[in-house]
Amino acid sequence: MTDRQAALAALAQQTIELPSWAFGNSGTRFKVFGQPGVARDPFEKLEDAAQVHRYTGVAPRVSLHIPWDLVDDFGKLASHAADLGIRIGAINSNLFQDDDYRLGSLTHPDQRVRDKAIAHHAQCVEIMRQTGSTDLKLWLPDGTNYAGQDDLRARQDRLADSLQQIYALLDPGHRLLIEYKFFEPYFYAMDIPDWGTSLLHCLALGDQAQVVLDTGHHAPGTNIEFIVMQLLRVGRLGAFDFNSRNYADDDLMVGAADPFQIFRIMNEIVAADALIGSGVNFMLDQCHNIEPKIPGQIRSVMNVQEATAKAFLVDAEALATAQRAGDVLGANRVLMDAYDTDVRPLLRELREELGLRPDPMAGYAASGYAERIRSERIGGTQAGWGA
Ligand code: LRH
Ligand code: MN
Repeated sequence: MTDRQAALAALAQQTIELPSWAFGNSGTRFKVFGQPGVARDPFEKLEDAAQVHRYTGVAPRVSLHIPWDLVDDFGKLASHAADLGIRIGAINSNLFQDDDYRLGSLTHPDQRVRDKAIAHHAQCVEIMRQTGSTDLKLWLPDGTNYAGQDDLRARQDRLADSLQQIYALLDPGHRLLIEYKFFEPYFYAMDIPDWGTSLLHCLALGDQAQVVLDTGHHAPGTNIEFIVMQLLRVGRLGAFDFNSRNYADDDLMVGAADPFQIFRIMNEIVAADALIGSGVNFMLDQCHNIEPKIPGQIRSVMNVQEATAKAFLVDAEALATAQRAGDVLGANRVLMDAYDTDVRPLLRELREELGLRPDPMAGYAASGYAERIRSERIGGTQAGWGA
């Protein structure tokens, strides 16, 4: 099998999970922009997500965020997803929109507040049972703003105890995915600021606990693919939240701000044979503040596919030979040759093999779906941050 055939075979099995919140309105503290035709409830968010899968063929799951996606009947929501040819993926908890969590949630000095935050995860696990989801995704927004505000070690001990109680809620097939972030919404110390802290808590919990790497959650200049390599090496890379950024946690389309970075990340994934069957959940975590949301998700999925295809075209043998020989420029050249390869023809071929239009953006544009939702979705409240 040639590299090209190997790439096509793997790309045909690749799956990328979409965030339900990408289909609602979003913005910054300055403004959340509305857009005509935006989804008004989780059912409409699933319908929009199904459009992305329909034209790319590789986005069969949607992750939910609780309580943003609360419904009366999650079984009904799961069968709605099935009718649309997709399914519900990770369930995201939310510890960042409740007044009680001002000084922390799972780390809060008051046991009653910690119990409330733990109970929220019990609710999320119950939803997982109703939707058939296996991933509970926990981003810990807890932190402090001023030195001395709280005892950093005591917060870690309280956190470890809270996580232990959440871990005990899981069913055998479930995973607890712990996401880190180096700053925001707190600006002195986040309680899970980096991969090392997330990993330490995962190791303390057990095999069902894994690390989530959000590409927007690192200090500028961080070599993210090194972290990917290390977490794969110890078998604790549970998932990605893909997006891109120029400055902070910008949540822009993956690959938009730095296409070379997502290539370097996927190169580590492919080199470790971790694209398919490794348990790594490749998710998007983005907000389309000003651009149309469904095309934004389609473009993002295509950006991940392009980075992955280029990673498969790395001549691994030539690279290893150059590395062994200490041929610095030669080794770098091998990688850059793959990166500089135009893989769009290969991906058009893949889509034709999958029975899809070669250009997903053109396919969606020609479908009339955007015009239909604009004319049909009149009234009601558009979904969105803080909706
Ligand atoms: C936090 C985060 C987390 C989600 C939220 C929507 O910045 O990355 O993954 O809960 O965005
Ligand atoms: Mn994230």
